[in-house]
Amino acid sequence: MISSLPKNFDLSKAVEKDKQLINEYLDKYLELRQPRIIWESMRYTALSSGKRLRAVLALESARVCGGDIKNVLSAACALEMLHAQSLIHDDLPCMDDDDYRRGKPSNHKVYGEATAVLAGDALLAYAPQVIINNTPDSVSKDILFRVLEEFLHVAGPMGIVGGQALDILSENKTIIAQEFDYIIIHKTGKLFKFAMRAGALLSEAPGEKLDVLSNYGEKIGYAFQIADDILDVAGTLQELGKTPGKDCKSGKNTYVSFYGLEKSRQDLENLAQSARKILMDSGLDSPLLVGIAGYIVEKTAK
Ligand code: GRG
Repeated sequence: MISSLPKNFDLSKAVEKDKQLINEYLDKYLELRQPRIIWESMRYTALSSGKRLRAVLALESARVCGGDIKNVLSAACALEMLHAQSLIHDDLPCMDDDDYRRGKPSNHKVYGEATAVLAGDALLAYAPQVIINNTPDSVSKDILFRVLEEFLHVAGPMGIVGGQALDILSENKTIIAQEFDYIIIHKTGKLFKFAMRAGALLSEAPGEKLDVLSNYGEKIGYAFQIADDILDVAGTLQELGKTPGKDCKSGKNTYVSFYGLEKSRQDLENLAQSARKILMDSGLDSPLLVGIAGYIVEKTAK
């Protein structure tokens, strides 16, 4: 037994509280402006019913570092904007071509492809502006600069773009384990790692704590993609909010197609265990972080 949750801890209640706060700030940052259609399209995906997991992780990372979550809210929302952008572009016919996202028609199905591309571009360019213009002045410019640099790294060719590019190029091809690892780490893992790092950096956490939280973020980010791949074969449209079985059909390399369902479930469990162990070994007490590691495994249980 690695680490367990306190008896009276309610994970969904704790997450829901943070999620409401994030939604309130996303709504504020994305207030309707001109050209109205672009802002409507940005809002359509960024404010639709996602879990806001990456943003919640950023807030909790700040809390465990003794920081003020006010310092992290703009970076947490910017991360959700980046995530929303990646979902809009991922659903386009030239990428994963999915008609559904978050239980609703995909962005391009409602606004058309041109507006969906532009709304994604707009979210991507606007997100760092949100960090620059809304992070409190009490945060030093050095830290702000570092957070921005890391955000742009995660959003660019050394991050999610690189992962997605290799993912698409390797459709219907045999790739080696290192290439497959690269895809998972870059297209999914780095956003989770950044969430943890942003919370810690904006709370002026010492290097040791930053490393521990980065490490936790890496593990659960990787685990999250395994869980997503398991759900692609085991979930329904209602559960997933998007079309199930698509990745398999389109010849994508998924954890399940690469390693099989049994090993996928085992590796997922092992990663969640090691994420919890990282927290316990370093004495970081966060029922929410322990709970999220467990939640990622449980959501695939049937
Ligand atoms: C960032 C410039 C730039 C381009 C994006 C399209 C693309 C390049 C990347 C796609 C990356 C992608 C969609 C990875 C899958 C990650 C994943 C498992 C998403 C689902 O996340 P959840 O379950 O979704 O947290 P919700 O809806 O809850 O937010």
